[in-house]
Amino acid sequence: MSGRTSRRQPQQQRREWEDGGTGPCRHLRVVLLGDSGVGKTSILRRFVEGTFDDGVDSTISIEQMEKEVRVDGQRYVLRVVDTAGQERFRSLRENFYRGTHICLLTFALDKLASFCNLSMWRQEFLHYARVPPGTLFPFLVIGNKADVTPKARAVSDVNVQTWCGANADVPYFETSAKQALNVEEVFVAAVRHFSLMEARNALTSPIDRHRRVDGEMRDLKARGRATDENSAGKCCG
Ligand SMILES: Nc1nc2c(ncn2[C@@H]2O[C@H](COP(=O)(O)OP(=O)(O)OP(=O)(O)O)[C@@H](O)[C@H]2O)c(=O)[nH]1
Ligand SMILES: [Mg+2]
Repeated sequence: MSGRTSRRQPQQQRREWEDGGTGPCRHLRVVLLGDSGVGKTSILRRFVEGTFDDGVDSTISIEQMEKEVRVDGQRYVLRVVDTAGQERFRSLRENFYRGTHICLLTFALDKLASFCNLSMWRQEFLHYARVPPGTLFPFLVIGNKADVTPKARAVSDVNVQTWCGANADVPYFETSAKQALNVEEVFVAAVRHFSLMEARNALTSPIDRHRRVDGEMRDLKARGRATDENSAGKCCG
């Protein structure tokens, strides 16, 4: 596995698949969203660099890091976009949503308000990423700071399960960037969830529907011709 950092502009696109001689590798863009202070930067740094810093600065722009992972025998390079949770950076964030494959909605287990804002983050993402209505988009929910004491926990399991159930059964993970708990696992699960959604969308995509309708129309016409010919035969016979 390898990690690297950059501040690439959102307009610069790269090929989604590449083969550097070691087999096909897929590039996926992952966005971390959530209130300021929930631990997005800490999760990213734990995932890519394996480090944790108690005094990490609040993000004031966009940071992107890459890491290669292997999931179910397939190579992926995840470009993870770490956004600034503060409201004043909203317009900056929005430019980075398009072209995203996976969105990680993050809250802190010791801050109820950050959980209550998940719907807002989800809506903001769906709008600015221009996800077509009816498309299944791979969201995952992360409850970070799982290391806090039970007394400090402000969000109950029931609350989270209810929210996830009401939002197309979004997968949920509790993490601790501080204690390196479940961080790698979230990204692996995210890739799997993406693959599943992609397969489901392919079955119901507008192009596919069009093809199916086209095929059914051809079948119907062919059957219609056969019936006409049969009936013509009967009439004339
Ligand atoms: N106890 C605990 N503290 C954490 C954890 N993850 C992050 N923190 C702390 O929470 C604070 C905020 O973390 P950040 O990673 O900067 O949060 P952020 O979501 O990136 O915040 P913005 O950049 O402002 O959007 C820092 O003091 C971190 O050290 C964790 O898993 N457990
Ligand atoms: Mg940050």
